[in-house]
Amino acid sequence: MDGGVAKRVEFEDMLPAMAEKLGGDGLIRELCNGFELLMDRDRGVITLESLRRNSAVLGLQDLGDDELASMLREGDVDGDGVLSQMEFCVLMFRLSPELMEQSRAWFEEMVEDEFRRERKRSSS
Ligand SMILES: [Ca+2]
Repeated sequence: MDGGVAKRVEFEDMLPAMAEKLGGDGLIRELCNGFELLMDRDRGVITLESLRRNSAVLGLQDLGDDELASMLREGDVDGDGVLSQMEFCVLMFRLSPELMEQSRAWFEEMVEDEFRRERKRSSS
């Protein structure tokens, strides 16, 4: 049995419960706190090294380099080899399909707000 995979599943299972407790905004703050715990303080991004160094805070200390690297690759949208805060938050949401379901409404709200602001700006 691969212990690392089990750990990761545990962490994903926590997210829906956290979402319920904290609400959308609170959860996003929590996830972004997670980012600060994992990031390379000098560069302000998550690198493979900083992820490896700090993985214990998320209960991911049993993950091997391969798994950490594939997490990083999975979340690295712009392909610069590191995770920005936004990339990290999106990855955390993607890792939990159930949470994604719950959070769709929050995201839609956020996106709608953004569009409304955008429209106001362009119409004035
Ligand atoms: Ca990136």
